[in-house]
Amino acid sequence: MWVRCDDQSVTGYDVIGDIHGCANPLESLLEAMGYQHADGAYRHPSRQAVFVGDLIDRGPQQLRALELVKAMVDAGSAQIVMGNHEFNAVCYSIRGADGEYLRRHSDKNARQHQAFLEQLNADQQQYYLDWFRTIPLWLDLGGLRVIHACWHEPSMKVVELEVGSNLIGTDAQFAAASTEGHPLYDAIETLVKGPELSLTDHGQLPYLDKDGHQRSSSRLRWWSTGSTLRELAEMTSTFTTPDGAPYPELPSVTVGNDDHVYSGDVPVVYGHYWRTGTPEHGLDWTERTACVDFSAVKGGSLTAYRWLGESTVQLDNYVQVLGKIT
Ligand SMILES: [Mn+2]
Repeated sequence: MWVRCDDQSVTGYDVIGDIHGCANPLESLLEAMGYQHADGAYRHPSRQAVFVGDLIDRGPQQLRALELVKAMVDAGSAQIVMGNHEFNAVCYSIRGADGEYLRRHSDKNARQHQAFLEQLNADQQQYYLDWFRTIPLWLDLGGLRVIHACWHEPSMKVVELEVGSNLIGTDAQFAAASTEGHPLYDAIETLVKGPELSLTDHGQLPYLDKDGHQRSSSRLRWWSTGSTLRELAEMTSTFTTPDGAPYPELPSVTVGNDDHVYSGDVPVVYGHYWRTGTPEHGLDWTERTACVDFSAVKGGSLTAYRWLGESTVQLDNYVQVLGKIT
């Protein structure tokens, strides 16, 4: 009576955004979409969930979020792609040839990973780190595509060429993907962390981000249908110039044919980008792209996109649950 991955009776996919240890909102969202807990996992009579990754870090219910999602994947009632937080967690646990961890144990990195390290004991950490190594980077489900940050076919081709699949699994592969200059490094940066756009190369000032770090590149709105610096650079009102003045509006100069901008005709659902409020056309969704990360762990809504077979994204197919985290 319940669907499995290979089941012909699946009527569609419910793509669920970044959870970051928010298990209560996840249960609320699954129940709102008609999933029921049976035989140890949430299941739906005719639909399958797809998680965009970033299950861990930050939130108060790390272990329960992992238990819920892995049980669904094991039961065949869900699929999942890897987020940058799962990728980073594995790299945080592996020592490279130089004896240092692939992801350095700096104060900043330790702080970002603290909730996972505190809420899971050593055996639990190992169990889920082993599982993360089995999670693919992207899913092409025919009429729907799912990735954590950015669907970018040249980067996917690099991964397939380097590792022979869509999966980074071994120590050596994680090491290569953590080595600047290795082809896998840029590919993974783009696919799970998102592409960037240089401001200084386009004659603009660097900026200070919310943590006071000076940056010369912004995130690139690869989902945008625009072509100018103003349209493609993801800037927020909290950014300032290096002198502390409000950062000026970017000019409407054409950036050129950036190959990161998505031009496929199959809808892509992704997470990662800390959207707020409700989905806004152009910024959060377009005809072919739908972001499902609405900052659940920062007081926003855990969000899903319910795909019914459509070839253009429909605002009505978004579901949001403002869940109480604790
Ligand atoms: Mn992310």
